[in-house]
Amino acid sequence: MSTPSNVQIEADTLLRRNTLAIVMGGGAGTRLFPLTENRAKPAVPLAGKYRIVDIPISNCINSGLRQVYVLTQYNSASLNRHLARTYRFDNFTRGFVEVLAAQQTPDGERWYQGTADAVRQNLRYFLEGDYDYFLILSGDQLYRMDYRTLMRQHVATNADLTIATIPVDAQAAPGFGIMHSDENSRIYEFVEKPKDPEVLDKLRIPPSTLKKLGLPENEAHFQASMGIYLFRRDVLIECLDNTFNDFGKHIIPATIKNKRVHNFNFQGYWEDIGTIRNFFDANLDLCRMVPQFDFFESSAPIFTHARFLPATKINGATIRGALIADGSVLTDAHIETAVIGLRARIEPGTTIRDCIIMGADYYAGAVGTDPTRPAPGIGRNCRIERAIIDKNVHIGDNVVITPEGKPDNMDGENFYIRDGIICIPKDAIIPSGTWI
Ligand code: ADQ
Ligand code: ADP
Repeated sequence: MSTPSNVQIEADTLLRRNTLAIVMGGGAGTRLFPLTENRAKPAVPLAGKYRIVDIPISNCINSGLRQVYVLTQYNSASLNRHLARTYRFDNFTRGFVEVLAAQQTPDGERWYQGTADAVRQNLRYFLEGDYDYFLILSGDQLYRMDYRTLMRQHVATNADLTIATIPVDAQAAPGFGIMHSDENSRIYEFVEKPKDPEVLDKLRIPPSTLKKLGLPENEAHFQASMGIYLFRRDVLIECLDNTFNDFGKHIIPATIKNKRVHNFNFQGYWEDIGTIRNFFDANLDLCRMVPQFDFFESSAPIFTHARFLPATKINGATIRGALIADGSVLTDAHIETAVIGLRARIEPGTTIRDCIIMGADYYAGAVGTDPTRPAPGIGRNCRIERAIIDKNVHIGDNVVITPEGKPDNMDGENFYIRDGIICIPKDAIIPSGTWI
């Protein structure tokens, strides 16, 4: 085993003691609507038993970083409850995980105008601590990163700001901040979401670098920002001393001109799960034989609220490719590629295909007999396909839910379709015999 170098030890200590993590919990955007209709984006349930915010916070904890603020537009009860129940550190460490919601700032009841504005509005709280570094993280990404590696490079290159990057293809590139950097990883060009094909073409990673990254030299690849920024304290203060609202659009392009801004090349699975389509695909990917994200990796676990729920009970079922969270009861159901959340109830004869079923926050007791007000869970002989069923939804018997034959985006009485995926909002009641 190699012994850690001085830079390594210094960087790890800086991250543990002198760094504050700031998780960007979502703007006014509605990309995950209707999942965010009644809750803040970080509280959206993920992979059956987690919430989206567990990903960046677990990455922090696994990297030794235990001082975390989560910035959201509004305070949702489920987010506060989840964080308070999950992330409790002992009295002998300085660890905390706290929410800062937009309307709580004394400067006025103003929503954050963008990522930089959100950080600026809370800067006074961040500067109260004697932090030397600020690690700004996106709140809606599925990946596992040891931020110590990022800090080590930041210290070794003596950078003012380090941006984590990942190679993307030509189709994905217009959705990201794309950059060029030199052989010392210093960024000298940055274009936020380049739409113009000519501009984009000039930003291709040169073949020699592609070779180093192990990518085919004749293909177009681009170095994309992951929206993960490690700032030195004084540099963050200086960068926010203006009225720019956004890191990607304004701050980064301006900062590369007069500061040492480096890129940190991340290698591994990384997915933006901030849209219904990406969120859906990333969840269903977990049902594959070998998923791209590994929740079973015990050396860097993903933490969540530890609940005391009984093991799931399966009274007969055919199941192919599914995650089934604790406390569920499945009776003679047919399930193909589905993420089934906590306390789900699925009755006989029901088929679920390509779905996220988020489960329930509570048990309803005995199954009711009123067909207009079914109990929480999914009744008998239903067919549900390509759908996200949010928490505490009551679905009766003989209900069909499928996007087949419908437009890719529409709003219905009790449902929404986004990117061809049907979403049934939290607490909805779908009476027996309904066809959606
Ligand atoms: P986008 O993802 O489009 O691009 P943005 O909308 O700024 O950028 O969101 C970044 C993160 O901040 C997301 O997690 C979002 O939920 C959150 N967020 C946005 N506005 C917020 C606000 N007002 N308050 C709190 N949180 C907010 C960015 C960069 C690109 C980069 C991609 C990578 O601008 O350069 O390529 O991230 O995904
Ligand atoms: P989880 O992390 O398990 O998803 P939540 O924070 O969303 O938990 O809330 C779960 C808890 O909320 C339950 O244990 C229950 O006590 C309570 N709860 C939420 N909604 C209801 C409800 N409609 N009826 C009864 N209890 C509820």
